[in-house]
Amino acid sequence: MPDLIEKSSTLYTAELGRFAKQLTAPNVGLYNQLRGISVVHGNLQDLSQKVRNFIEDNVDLCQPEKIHVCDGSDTENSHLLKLLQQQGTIVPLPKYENCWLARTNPADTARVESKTFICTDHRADTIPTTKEGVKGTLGNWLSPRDMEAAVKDRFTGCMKGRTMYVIPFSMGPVGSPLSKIGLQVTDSAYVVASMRIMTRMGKPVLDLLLDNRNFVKCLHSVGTPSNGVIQMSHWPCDPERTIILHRPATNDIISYGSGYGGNSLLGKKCFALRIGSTIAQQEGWLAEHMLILGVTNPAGKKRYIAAAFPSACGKTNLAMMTPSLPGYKVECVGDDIAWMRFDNHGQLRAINPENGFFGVAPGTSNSSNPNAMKTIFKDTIFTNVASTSDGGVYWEGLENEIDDSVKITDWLGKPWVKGETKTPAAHPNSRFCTPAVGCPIMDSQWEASEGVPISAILFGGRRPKGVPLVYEAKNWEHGVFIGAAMRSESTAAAEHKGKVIMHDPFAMRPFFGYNFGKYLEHWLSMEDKSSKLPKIFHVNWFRKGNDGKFLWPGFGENSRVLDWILRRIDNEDCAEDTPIGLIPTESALNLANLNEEVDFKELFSLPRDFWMEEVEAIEKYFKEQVGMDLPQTIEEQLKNLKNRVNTL
Ligand code: GTP
Ligand code: SPV
Ligand code: MN
Repeated sequence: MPDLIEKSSTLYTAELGRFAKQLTAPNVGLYNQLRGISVVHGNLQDLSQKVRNFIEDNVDLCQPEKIHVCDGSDTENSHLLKLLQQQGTIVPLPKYENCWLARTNPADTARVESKTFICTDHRADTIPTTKEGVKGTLGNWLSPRDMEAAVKDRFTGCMKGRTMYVIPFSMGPVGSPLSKIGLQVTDSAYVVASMRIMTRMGKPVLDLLLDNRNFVKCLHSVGTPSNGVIQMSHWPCDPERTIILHRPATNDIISYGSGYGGNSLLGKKCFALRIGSTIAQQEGWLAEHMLILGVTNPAGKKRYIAAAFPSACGKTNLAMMTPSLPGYKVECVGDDIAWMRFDNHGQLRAINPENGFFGVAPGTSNSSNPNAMKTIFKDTIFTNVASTSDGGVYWEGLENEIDDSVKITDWLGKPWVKGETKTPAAHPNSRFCTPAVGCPIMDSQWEASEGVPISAILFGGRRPKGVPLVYEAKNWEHGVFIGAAMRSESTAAAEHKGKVIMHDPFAMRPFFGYNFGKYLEHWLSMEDKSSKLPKIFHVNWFRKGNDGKFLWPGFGENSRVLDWILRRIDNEDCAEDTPIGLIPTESALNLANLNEEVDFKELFSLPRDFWMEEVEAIEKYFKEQVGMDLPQTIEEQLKNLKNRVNTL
């Protein structure tokens, strides 16, 4: 009987809803309801039928108490920040302008790769067929039936008593032909405030949607543990049941249980990379985990470079670099994601689909990244950094930039004393979320709707041993092989424990939206699209000497490597062939006026044992992880490398 009443009242309110939609006057009171649930912010008439259907479906599933359609305005943002303060999710940082500190539940501090799935009809569409008995590491597959069950189990009624926020957002400049639209519903006001920084969000995007176009559908809830007990009310989450799902066939993203970073800001890794890469494959372009920078040499010639390094391996730092070489200028287009396609003239062009930086805080300082320091003390949300008694923030790397009289509270809220406390003050994956417009070196073309022309692509990673500072691919196929063979030391950006060298092809291992073998074929196919392909390089700022110290000073000094790369783009004769690729001749790398001694020979040495082992590791990896899906061309590249390394 109660069931009947509920049904009839739903029917009644659905009727009212339909009636409300016919009204042309601004929506008010009773009429601004959806499925009997009041819309406390925004107007139903502003929504296209597809948007409405999407909201209705999720209201039915999640059963929120209220609906808030975001307009992206300052007023809305202030209201949400106030609410977040009341909930204890954020505290103000009075030392700066409109800056906030959030502390998460310590069980929710990074992306969870093991709980991230792509859902396709056939496993082989998502991941390569691995060798018998070998666990695949190139993504996780879930069947449509299991996905449906996982969603039903977690999302039914998951927003009871909460507000469902509806976030219309654009990845890329609003209205650019290279941009894509998404709609995220979430029960986290922190996510709304962060999405407002990281994407173009609000009214202008709703207006675009009025033509009833399609969008990437994003559903997010921080969840509630199955026993109903929320451990920390200021940061609800459900770590045990966290799951991040993607359905490329319908452009759906469904994320449950985490409020942090790439798990919850669905425009970033879920949309721009995983769903993005599947759209890119169909449409003939590239969605990559890459920074984009503009670099002008002393002669005034400007080029753009894209670079793929794994998470926490230096993209933000390179993208905002202050060159130490006189006469050089670096400008920033993006620090994490590049969407790239060849134009009608065969020129590769890139846009940064994001609108802000979600950057690693530890290690950021005036000596390592002064441009980031000029960016992040306005309109910024910090998460899991330490705080100071003068209303500021602190993390590892700021030791020399803090007054000794200031008291520090660590990311867990405990007193922390410099030089005494053994645990880190800030979580190693603590981050700043800050608008790109605040960065003093944003490139004048960073929002150009046609994108910027790319002259070179860099791959790189943390390689403490054996891998030289820089080397150049012999050609496109060799370059694609280098991307496929990338390895890097694991970092705190995901849940991996310890510093192990992991294979991380194209810095995309956690972000492939489809079978990596097919992804390689897609990259190889770019050769047919252009006669002026960008040159490909591999860089490694992280090689260490026998004393365990970095051999290369890095950061601004990396401009010396960019200088060599630019000269190679200009076809200057300044390289020497080696079995692994082209390296600078000893006089070609500008090492003038370096503050510290650099051992060129050691930086570029190619130990035979190391490279024999490296080739073996790549061979084993390809055989076990990619198997039959490995393109013949890549297999040949490996064979050639093996033969060449044998001559070392
Ligand atoms: P995601 O946002 O996770 O994708 O990371 P990212 O690739 O943007 O990494 P980021 O630039 O934030 O750097 C992460 C860490 O690497 C920081 O602790 C930096 O201090 C350190 N780092 C960056 N560049 C260099 C460098 O040239 N040399 C050395 N030694 N460390 C560097
Ligand atoms: C990364 O891990 O590569 C990031 C941070 O950029 S997150 O948004 O959490 O994915
Ligand atoms: Mn990243």
